[in-house]
Amino acid sequence: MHMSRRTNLNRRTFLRTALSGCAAVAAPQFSLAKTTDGFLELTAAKGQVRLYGANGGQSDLWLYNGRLPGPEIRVKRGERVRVRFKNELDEPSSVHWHGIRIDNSMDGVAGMTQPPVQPGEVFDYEFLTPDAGTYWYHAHNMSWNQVPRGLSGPLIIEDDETLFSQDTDITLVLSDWRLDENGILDTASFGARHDFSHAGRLGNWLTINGTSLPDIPLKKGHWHRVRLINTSASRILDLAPERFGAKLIGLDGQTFNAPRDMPGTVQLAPAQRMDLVLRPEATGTIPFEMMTGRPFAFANFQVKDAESEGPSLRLPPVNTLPEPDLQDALEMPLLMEGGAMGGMRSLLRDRTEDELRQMMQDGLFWTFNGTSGMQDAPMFSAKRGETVVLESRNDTSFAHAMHVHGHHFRLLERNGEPLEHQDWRDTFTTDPGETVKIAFVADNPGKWLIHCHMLGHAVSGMMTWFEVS
Ligand SMILES: [Cu+2]
Repeated sequence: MHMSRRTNLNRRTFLRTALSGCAAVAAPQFSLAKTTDGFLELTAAKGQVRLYGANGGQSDLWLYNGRLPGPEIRVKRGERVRVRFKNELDEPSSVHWHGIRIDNSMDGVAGMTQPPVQPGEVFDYEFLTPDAGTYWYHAHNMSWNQVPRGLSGPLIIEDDETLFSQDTDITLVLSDWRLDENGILDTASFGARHDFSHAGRLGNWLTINGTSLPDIPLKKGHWHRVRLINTSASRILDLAPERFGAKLIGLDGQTFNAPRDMPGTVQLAPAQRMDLVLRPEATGTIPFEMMTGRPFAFANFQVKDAESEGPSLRLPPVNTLPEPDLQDALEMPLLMEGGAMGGMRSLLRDRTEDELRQMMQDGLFWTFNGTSGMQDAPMFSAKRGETVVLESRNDTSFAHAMHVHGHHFRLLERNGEPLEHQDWRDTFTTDPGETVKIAFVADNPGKWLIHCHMLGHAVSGMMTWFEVS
């Protein structure tokens, strides 16, 4: 367990959370204004939010449409998403639609799939959504700076049939913040090298849908679908769904054939999503806890009486994704090295001490397969339709959350052991010393990133790309 290294939220912090809480959760379901030509308007601009409850100071954030989190964008599967993004920030930005098997030109990676959207400029995103499920969108230019200032929001792709009503389909955006002693966002420490070379920027405060310790209303005897999205820059949240009677029905947007009991803790790493179902049998308060060795409530489900029994549970149909052909695959290693706590030493195998010093001066602390940061050549090229098997090995002292753009992959093995559930994911975690094997069909043409979603790690070396032609 690497709990202590990545968890500096302490009991006192949470007690303070508990004292300041009790606000009802605001679902991020605001309607977005539409342009006359049918685009949803999404504007990034500076704004202020009281992260530390009603008595805290105003934090200077960067927000979509003035909201924290950004407004929930909700469309039916197969529908065309049309978003007119306007940048009213002082620096370039772009929007990435995380987990969508999207047309490459709409992937939102500034400097690779599109030019950065300059201050005052507009960019039209228009794409189809092949898979139903829980996704999110976030800034993808200097993400380490823009995302933990507030630039993210939920993207929900609805099933063809509506299986849950509006009040039993609940989106919860979980975000970790670093607040200073006045309870406002610590902006001075953005870009701190110590964070980049260690576990990434970790906070000391959690919000759900922008509120600390909110109440989440549930209806007794009704099935609820709860969609969790971790938008944190670096924090892995250890959750225990079984403690509040929930079963797992999907990960990273891809739902299962059957609900799954999840004894113990389940990791929700940065960028990952988790879909749960639960039916409370009695009225009252059910704490929603994070496990940090011991449980800490960071929200409370408030179960109210309902006039009638709810309908029986019906699960959404699973998405159809191309099945990897492991017999005929392009096999790629992905060796992760570098970082503090002893990890830099291995980098001296391929470089001199002077070269290593230069690398660190350039703010690069991590490597993939010996190289640090974006290279001119892709890490690999795949022919369209070819299966790629990626075997990653974490030779660093920190956990990482690896995201593959444009594709979902099957999580095959951990430390050489085939997994019981080889789930479809778009982001996988790997602990120090672990090897993790994934496979996907490279069926989406274009240039795609593979990077750590601990955003400080990504900018300090843990970012590469591959090409599908
Ligand atoms: Cu990382």
